[in-house]
Amino acid sequence: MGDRSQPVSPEKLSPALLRRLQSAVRKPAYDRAALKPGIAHIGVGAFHRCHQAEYTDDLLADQFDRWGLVGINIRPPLLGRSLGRQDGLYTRLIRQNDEVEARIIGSIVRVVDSQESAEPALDVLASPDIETITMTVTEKGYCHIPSSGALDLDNPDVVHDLANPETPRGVPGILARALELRMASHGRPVTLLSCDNIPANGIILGNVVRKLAEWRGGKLADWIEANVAFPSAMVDRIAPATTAADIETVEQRFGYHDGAVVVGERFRQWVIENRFAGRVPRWDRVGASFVDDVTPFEHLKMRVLNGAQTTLSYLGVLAGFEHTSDAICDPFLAGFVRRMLSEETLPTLVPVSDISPAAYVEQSLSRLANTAIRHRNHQIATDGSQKIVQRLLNPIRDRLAKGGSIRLLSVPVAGWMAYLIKASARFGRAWQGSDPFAEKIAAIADRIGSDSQALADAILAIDAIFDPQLAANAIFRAHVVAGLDGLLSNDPMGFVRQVCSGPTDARLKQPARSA
Ligand code: CS2
Repeated sequence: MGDRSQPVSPEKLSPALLRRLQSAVRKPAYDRAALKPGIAHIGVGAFHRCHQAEYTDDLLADQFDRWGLVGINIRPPLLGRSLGRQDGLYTRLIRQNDEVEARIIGSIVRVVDSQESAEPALDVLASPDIETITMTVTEKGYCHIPSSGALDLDNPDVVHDLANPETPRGVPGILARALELRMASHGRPVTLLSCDNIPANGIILGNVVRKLAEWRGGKLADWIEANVAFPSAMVDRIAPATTAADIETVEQRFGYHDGAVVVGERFRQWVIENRFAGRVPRWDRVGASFVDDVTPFEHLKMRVLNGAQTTLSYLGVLAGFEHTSDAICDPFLAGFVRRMLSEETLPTLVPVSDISPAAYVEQSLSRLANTAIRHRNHQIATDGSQKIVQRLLNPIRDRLAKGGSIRLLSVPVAGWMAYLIKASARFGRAWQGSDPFAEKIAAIADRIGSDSQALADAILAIDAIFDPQLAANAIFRAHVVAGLDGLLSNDPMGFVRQVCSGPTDARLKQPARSA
């Protein structure tokens, strides 16, 4: 007789379990065994599994073709330990407050770990079977200078890859080498599609890869010009890092173990510049849009949704809130973000397709209030130096150019600074700041202490983030100093309340208009 008190561990997700599974989980609606690889994706994190891999799963069900995904990680975590053990299968949960909807995604046919060396990644990327390469490698993966978009020649991966182009470490170096191998072997065209939240992501990706190719000399740069496309894209779905609780949810509700679960909201969007090299995965058949110009969509998304997330993350951490949804529950933070977006961000946007910027603001705020999406403020606060240009500084520049107020938009910029200042030894290491500029800002804070003016002077002088013209603007500087004063005080929320009770931009502008 077995020991009844011993908990029975649930069966692991596998192709065999998939065939037998009877629970309320949607399954891939195509013959997975017949699926051949055609797309490689670099950076198989929660976002990819919840976004491009799901669109591809939809596409395979709609029109079966050679579009299986090969998932590659060149940074931790190891894919072999999670997805690899499940033959690429995983569960995608949609969570909307109390609702949970499960679906098993089958579009990933193979996973490749390439953390130790680029070789396994290069084998896939250079293969003639691969016609599209997508990537979610985070903002800093592009090794560019945030304020200018140019390749950062001081970046350690870039320095390494310029010296060792055949054994690259960084994303631009790996892609340049993969293209070189393609040119030297079969010569087939390929599309490199960035799915990260950097501005004009196709242009930045094209620039950093071309720069390395030019450095190589020979014919590579010309071959790229003729055979490679770098379309820009706007991607959207909130999909935070998976937690142990998410894995448990699948076990409890659906009765099996899945170590690669992802959780996302219902909303999803993918707008892709219609510029491909070679065959096109027709994601536009299943909800993505192919357009001539992604810019207005990108501005809308990065300035409104991402701008709100970044704002709530810094102000939220400073106020002691764990998740976005906790921060937006606070009436003052919610009021602040709504006012910032409607009064200052919105006038920098142009309407796109069938959604007005004002409606988009409301829709974004309600997405952020979804309590089932446990998106940690510290996760969003990570790498702020790579995010604030497109989310906050670009709208600030547009506002300044037109003489509009930037009083509210400057607060989260000071929030990013305060977040990293408070992570310094001198400020008691309130938390660990994860940002390529964390050490630099901690050193500034340790040297200066709490003199907001001197802190702002030193941080605004970092020209990789703040372009010198913006950094020199007296209005911007004054708002950043006031923001630092308020957010580094003992009552950061008191400061937010005070900013919120200030005049609306309309009122500020009235005297000028009637004069
Ligand atoms: C977030 C994004 O962590 C972050 O920076 O703002 O991952 C965000 O959730 C996605 O861009 C939503 O599409």
